[in-house]
Amino acid sequence: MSDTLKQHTKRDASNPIIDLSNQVGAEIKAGLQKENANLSPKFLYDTLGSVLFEAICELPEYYPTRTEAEIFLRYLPEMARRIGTGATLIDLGAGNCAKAAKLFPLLHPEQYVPIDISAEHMRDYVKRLQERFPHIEMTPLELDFSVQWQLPEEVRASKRVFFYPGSSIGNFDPDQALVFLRQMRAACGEDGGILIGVDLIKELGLLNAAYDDALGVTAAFNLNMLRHVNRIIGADFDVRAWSHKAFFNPTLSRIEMHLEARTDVIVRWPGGMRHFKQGEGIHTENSYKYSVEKMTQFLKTAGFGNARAWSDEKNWFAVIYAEAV
Ligand code: AVI
Repeated sequence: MSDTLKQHTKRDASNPIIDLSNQVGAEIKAGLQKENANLSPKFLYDTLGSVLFEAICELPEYYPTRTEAEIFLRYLPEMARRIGTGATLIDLGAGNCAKAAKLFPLLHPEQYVPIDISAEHMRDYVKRLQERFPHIEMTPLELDFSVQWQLPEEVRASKRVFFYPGSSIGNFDPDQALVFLRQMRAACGEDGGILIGVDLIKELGLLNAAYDDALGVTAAFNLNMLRHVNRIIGADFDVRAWSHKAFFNPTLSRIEMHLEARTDVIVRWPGGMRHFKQGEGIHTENSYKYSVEKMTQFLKTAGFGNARAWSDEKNWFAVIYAEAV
């Protein structure tokens, strides 16, 4: 079984094997058959895709990662005063846990709960982190939080603070983002909160360059999705027949990523096929950009208030802490 399929095959006590791979395959095929074909951005992240995303974060054009890091570096003492010590810090999409680890020396959480869809690598990082911070209880969880989720009992109920950096909230459509924020609000009790990174609306040239870099790393990241999809459904996408397109859509305040057929292309998979005309596209990702006011309003609608935002000097990115109200 491929790594991809393994990731989507989960066991639980009541239902010995839930083979999610069929569901995932059906979702991909349905997306490819739509008149305006689309694929979920979650398929960007196979092993190579995750490495490419890490490379994107190092690119000069991709300002969000380093700008957010600057904000944390500068304002962490103030954030820690606002949040208070002894939290149950729940890190959504923790990956290598590096961003959260930088908070520990000032935030002093009681418990750290890193969550990722694939906990295999994360567990190694947590092991090393536990050696550096032996007094923090660490509870890694494997969970797909893009669907309905619930926290298990091992997660302390007191002062749950959700940590959601990187502007990953931007990869949800606004109505899905609201559902997700409401889920966090429901899970964080009355004394919790959310510490969230948000990419802000800015000059068009900067936005477009961040998603279409000179080295072509983002192009490779986008195109690699086709290889991933080939492995999942047994399709025969030829990456060379497609090109990466990314642009800011000001009406919807989002970067859109598409894959565009360079020539007429026929893609086949067991039981199906699709003809793409030259120039026809597959929509692969949206990355919504917000204003601080809009995100604060959003958080309020989801049940988080008393928001405090920290931003960089150019106002490119913001980190917001809001309390459960
Ligand atoms: C993970 N996420 C916040 C990134 C973004 O900026 O929307 C994914 C990404 N897509 C292309 N470059 C980076």
